[in-house]
Amino acid sequence: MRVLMGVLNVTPDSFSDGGQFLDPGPAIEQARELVAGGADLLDIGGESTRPGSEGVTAEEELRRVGPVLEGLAGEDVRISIDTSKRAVAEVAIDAGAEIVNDVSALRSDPELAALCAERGCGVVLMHMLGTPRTMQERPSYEDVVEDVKAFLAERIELALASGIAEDRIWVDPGIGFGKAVEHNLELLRRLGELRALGRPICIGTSRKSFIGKLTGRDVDERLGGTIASNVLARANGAEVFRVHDVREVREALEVADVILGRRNRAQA
Ligand code: HH2
Repeated sequence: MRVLMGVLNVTPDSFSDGGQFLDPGPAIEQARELVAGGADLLDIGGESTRPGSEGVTAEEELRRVGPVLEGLAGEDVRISIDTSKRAVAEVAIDAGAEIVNDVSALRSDPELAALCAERGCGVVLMHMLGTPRTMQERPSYEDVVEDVKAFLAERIELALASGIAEDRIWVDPGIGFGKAVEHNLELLRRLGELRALGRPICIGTSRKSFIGKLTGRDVDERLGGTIASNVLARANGAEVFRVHDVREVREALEVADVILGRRNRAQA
């Protein structure tokens, strides 16, 4: 499986595309662009989780994403909703979203797991140490890969116990969420170890700050690092790629998959 998840942040303050798609018109246009670039799924979010961010109310999140979800209702595109709140997820599912991408891995809102189970939607369970406001204050681990793996195993159990079907669960190590540069690199290097969890691995490196720290590049100049990290994540077993630059990353993965022997040229 290879799924390209195009990022669409309907926020004033996301670290990369903040403020660009706050109005429904430009947001819907961007959604169409991501689909034209080969996105299999659009990940729509109304709350920034960048380091230091405070969070917004469900009402505010809905005010942002509601019109975009409505605007995309008639379009042939699969949608995941990037939220930790039941109230937001419910409206998104009613509007056709199939997946809830929860950076808190069902920890923030005790009612979200039951909603996902009832409505039969997929979930992305992501690892985060701390909260967005505090997560980059000296993150520390015994062994980052083992710690993330144990956390994700525990969250899979919780999801299953809540009635979410196993084949609807994806896991994500949460690159940049309570991790120093070396933690992110270690997770990418040893990503294959998360395959033991038995669920598809989703990875989100797109334009993130560890790339900036390695290359000295600003957020809108991190495509090279984004491609390198996604290609290596692919080689190490990732199946879902959450990216802003869908066309470029998709093409890189197509070439990588042929080289890795996972596809032949005709399939690519
Ligand atoms: N990263 C971000 C947000 N949601 N979801 C998953 N599953 N994995 C990720 O790595 C991930 C995520 C942060 O990136 P972005 O949405 O671009 O920025 P912001 O949080 O500032 O809106």
